[in-house]
Parts: sequence; C-alpha cells; structure tokens
Amino acid sequence: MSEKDLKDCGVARETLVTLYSRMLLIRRLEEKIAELYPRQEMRCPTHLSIGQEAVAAGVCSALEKDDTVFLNHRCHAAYIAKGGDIRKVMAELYGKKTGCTKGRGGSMHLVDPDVGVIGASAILAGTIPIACGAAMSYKRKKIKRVAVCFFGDAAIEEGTFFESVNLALVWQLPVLFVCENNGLSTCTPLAKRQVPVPIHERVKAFGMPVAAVDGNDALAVYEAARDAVARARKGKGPSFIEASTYRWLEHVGPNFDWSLGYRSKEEVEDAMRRCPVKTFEERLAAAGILTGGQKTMLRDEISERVEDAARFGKESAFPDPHELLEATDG
Ligand SMILES: Cc1ncc(C[n+]2csc(CCOP(=O)(O)OP(=O)(O)O)c2C)c(N)n1
Repeated sequence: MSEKDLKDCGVARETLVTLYSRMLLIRRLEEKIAELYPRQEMRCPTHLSIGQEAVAAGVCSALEKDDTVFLNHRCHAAYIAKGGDIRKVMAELYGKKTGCTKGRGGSMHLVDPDVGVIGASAILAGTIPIACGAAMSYKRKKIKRVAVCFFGDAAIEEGTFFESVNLALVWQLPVLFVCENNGLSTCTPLAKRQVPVPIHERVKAFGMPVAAVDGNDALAVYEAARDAVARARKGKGPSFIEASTYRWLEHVGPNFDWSLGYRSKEEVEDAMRRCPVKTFEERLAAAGILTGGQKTMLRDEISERVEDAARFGKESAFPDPHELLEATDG
C-alpha cells in the first residue's frame, strides 16, 4: 500500500507528531507490561495491542476530548490514545485501588469518563449497541459529540453488530464503528470464520459510508476517522472504518505464539518488518518533521513516564476488602 509523503499531506505537523508519540507511548507501556507480566503480580488476563497501535492513535487523534469511546477486551491502546492516565492503567493491572476502576476491572475494563473512555467489555460486540445508545442521547440532546466503538473482526459475527449498524443508519446516529481487523479470532483465521467478501463491503451493503484503510498507517487511519467524525458532527449519521492490521503476540498474554501452529514465524516477522511505529518514525524523519534530537527527547520522556507508571502501579495499595460493595466513581 502506498504511503503519503508526510511533508505534503496537508495534516498539521503537530498532529503528525501526536500520532507518533501516542503510538510510541502505547508500544512502550505494553512492552513494559509484557516484561512485568511473567512475575505473576498482575493477575488479570491481558490482551496486548503490540503491532496494532496505529488504529487507536489514528482514530483518537481525530476526536475531541468530549467525544466518547467504547472498547473491547483489547482496550489499552484506545484508552491511552484517548488521553487515559497510564499510571491508572498500571495500577489497574496490578489490582490496586489507584487503578482506573479501583482494581476491580483489570486489563479488559479500562474506563475513564473524564477523558471520554466510557466503557470496555470482554463480551464480544457488547459495547457496540451501548455506543449507539450514547450517540442517540447526543442526537436527542443536540450535543455535537461523536461516539466511537472499537471492536475486532470477530465482533461482526455477533448479531448485535448488524442490529446496531441497521438502527444507527435508520436513526442517523453520530457513531463511528471501527473494526480493527487483525485477521484472527483467538487462533482462528478470518477465512475459516467468514465469507470471502471484505468486511467493509458487507457493511456497505446496508447503505453505510465505509472506508477500508491500512491499519498500519496512522495517517491513513487518522484521515478516515477525521472525515467520518466531521460527517457525524454535521448530523450526517454513522460511518464504518475497517482498519487492517496485525497482532504480533499471542491472543492473551505477553509471548510470541507461532509454536501453536496457527500462523508461521515468517508471517509474524513479516508484520514486524512493517511495524507501524517504526515506519511512521521513518516517514517523519524523511519529511524533516522529527529530528534525531527530538526523537531522543520524546523517547526518553516516554520511557520515564512508563517507568513511573509501573512503579506507581506496583507500589500502590490493594483495595480494602470492606470497600468491595461501594460504587466506583466511574
Ligand atoms: C460473546 C462472546 N463470545 C466469545 C467470546 C470469547 N472470545 C474472547 S476474545 C475472542 C476473539 C476476539 O477476536 P476479535 O473480536 O477479532 O478481537 P481480537 O482479539 O482479534 O482483537 C473470543 C471469541 C467472548 N469474549 N464473548
């Protein structure tokens, strides 16, 4: 897929640097989680997005703070890209009371209403109708806000996905459906689960405006999301983005998994050569937008933040069992 020259792409430099720094923050935090996870101190199942960072960074960089996102089990990336506090992520994974759901939700339930991360659920497609409900309330209250739901290619196998798409169109709701198509549902490839018609073509058949983008290209994702969000804000209804991407690590956990046999080492290594963070960094450098010095500063700052978040999570206190029945603030 051809990538645009960043110098002449018409997107502000600041936005391009934001796309990069958000991807880098997601990558570094998840690498830290992968490093710490085997110590058995984080006790929640953890689904990492390493390799898929461009989708969350691209979409969330096209949103305002008041716009809302609704996530699935693989929710770290969008939580971070929407502006969620990484200290609260680490604390949540450690089950501590300083976590974003006071240590009660774990990795699959990152929530922070202050930055518009309204909900995350491990029930496949579970947050799709909820995002539509939120969009319906914005429309009724005439609030210029957009609801975005992120889900994987397996979520479209749930009936509620097509019910939601249908009503979002009928009611012209300000909602953006983002399908992170990594070609896998746990260990089962797409070709064994769905008809050989591209997902966006099937959704288009409903009358939905769709975009199919290279989910490894943060700029392509950003541009598709920016256009969809602008349409929704103008009252022109929902849109759907299919972002094709690739998960490097096992479905759940911090390891590579080619030994399981459902994909080859070569396939994973090929995807790693097309790393969304590295390729964007090279494009920024080629366009003269990010100098070597700036890159080093950014990397150092992000590494420090990640170390601080990991320390904070580990050193925070566990919740008091007596607080169990008290409501969380979220
Ligand atoms: C309703 C429901 N059915 C089955 C599962 C078990 N399950 C958990 S993750 C997963 C695969 C998810 O694949 P996808 O939605 O494409 O997202 P990805 O994990 O690839 O990011 C399945 C089948 C579930 N959580 N919820």
